[in-house]
Amino acid sequence: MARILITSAIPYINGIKHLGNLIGSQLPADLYARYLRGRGNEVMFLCATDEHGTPAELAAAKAGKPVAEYCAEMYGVQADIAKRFGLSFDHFGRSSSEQNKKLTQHFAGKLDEAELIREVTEKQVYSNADGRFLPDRYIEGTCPNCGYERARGDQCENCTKQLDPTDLIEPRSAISGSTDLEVRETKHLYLRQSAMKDQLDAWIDSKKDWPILTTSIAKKWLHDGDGLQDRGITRDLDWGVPVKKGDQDWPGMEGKVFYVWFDAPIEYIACAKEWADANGKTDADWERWWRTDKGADDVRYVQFMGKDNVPFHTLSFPATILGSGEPWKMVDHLKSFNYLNYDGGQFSTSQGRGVFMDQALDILPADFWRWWLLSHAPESSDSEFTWENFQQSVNKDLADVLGNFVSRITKFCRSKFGEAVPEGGSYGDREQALIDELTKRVRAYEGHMEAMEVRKSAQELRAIWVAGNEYLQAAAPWSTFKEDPEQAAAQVRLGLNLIRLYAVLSAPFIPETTAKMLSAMNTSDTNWPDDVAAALNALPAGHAFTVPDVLFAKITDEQREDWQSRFSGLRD
Ligand code: B3M
Ligand code: ZN
Repeated sequence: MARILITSAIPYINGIKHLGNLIGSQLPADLYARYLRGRGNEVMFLCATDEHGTPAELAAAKAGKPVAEYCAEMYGVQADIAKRFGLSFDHFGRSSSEQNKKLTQHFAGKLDEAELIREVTEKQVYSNADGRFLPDRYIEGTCPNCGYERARGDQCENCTKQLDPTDLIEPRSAISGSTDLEVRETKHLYLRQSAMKDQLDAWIDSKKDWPILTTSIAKKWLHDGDGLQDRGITRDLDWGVPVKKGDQDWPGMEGKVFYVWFDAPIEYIACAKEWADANGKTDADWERWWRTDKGADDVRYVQFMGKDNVPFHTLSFPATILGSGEPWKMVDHLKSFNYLNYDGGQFSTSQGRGVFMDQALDILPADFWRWWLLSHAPESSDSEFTWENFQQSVNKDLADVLGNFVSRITKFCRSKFGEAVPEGGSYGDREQALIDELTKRVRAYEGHMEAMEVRKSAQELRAIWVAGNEYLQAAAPWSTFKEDPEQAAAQVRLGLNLIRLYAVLSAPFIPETTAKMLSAMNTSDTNWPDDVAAALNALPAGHAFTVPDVLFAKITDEQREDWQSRFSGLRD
């Protein structure tokens, strides 16, 4: 039994996530966590909401709520949806927690002690009317390049030109619209990442099994141009972790907060403490996952994220940890994803384009989505959601292959033998051939799951379901029954045992359906089929079962067209 720590990138608090966000980190992380637990390992699976920074402030302003209140509310919404999607976090925390505040300030203090922080004086736009400094994207004006009147201080949305706030013609505050702006000096803290370049380089070199995509992104940042840049870790905002060194004030930093990307990954650690605090556990209980001096040296730590998050996880966060000089557990494997597109374009939170998690659950149960998303995970390249493809895979894989198998065998048994596993006959050559094939496939499935090859795992699982259907088709107990009821009994017994086997193997992908299958088979035996032949005898003759309701209703053409038009526009 191994101990595995799993974190998923923590979703921004600003609104309900779309399906592209879900498949980019949380869902594959859940697949992996469920699989490893199913194999008897000890797993700690952590996620949280990312609550600080400009996105949270802007979303709260748009909702007309104080930002703390907005975050608390959205946390509740996201936690509920995560649960309904079957995301099996051991804890779903909040980056705005007291634990994260303390730990973030602690790391800053340690980095300062190690002389890895320097103060930099910068010029920034201050709004007199708003009484605050404005981040670049809070400043609007006319684009000097194309004349678009609502260009933002960081970029013109119309012509995509990267801008500096001082480039804008007639700049104004995006908060109040005021033009009473001036440039003022302000002091910020910079993390001296450049001083840690060699250390980071050596650490990345030690990661021999990382995918090329991951190491090449990290290496590019380390060596391109001027190499690894020092990074500003503070902001002139109200909402965030107040800048302190440990519990000491930081002279000159009053009223400032840490940059959201500084405290967000620290929440991976703080989340474990939140878990301990919420469950009456001790510090030792969470530290054995995170402190290599307190037991975490035998933990394997795997992170899941979208590709745009890779630099923060291969450089910035490791710089924080290494720079602290303390024995924190560092990531062992990092699984990153490309993007899922929506029907010929991109999913977009800001524009409300695509299908969002709450909407998805309003129209179909979680397992339909989990299956489609995981079996189409954007691993080697971007992938695309289309309603046609969704309808087709769900109907074929889930309804025709898995659902139909379960329904056929249970109904046939009920009609000929009653609602109990039939007695008599024995497994012959055909059954042995199936056992051999399944053994091969189950071992392959385990290999893909362990390697976090999400699509390959789904393909193998589907092939395992297909093998059962083909067996049933060839054995045809409904014909056998007429000449040799004993043999038909053995075939049906095998079929019923396959349902339990499928339930166990499919649990990481479609956990709700697994529960229904196990309940119909009247068993709580979720033992992994290390030995397929033995697993196909787990339910003995005489074991009672019930015929379950239809597991997957097919998606009709009318439904597909209805959803297609319903989700063709923008939300809100
Ligand atoms: N919230 C960005 C994202 O959701 C960011 C991830 C933080 S991981 C520490 O893609
Ligand atoms: Zn422009």
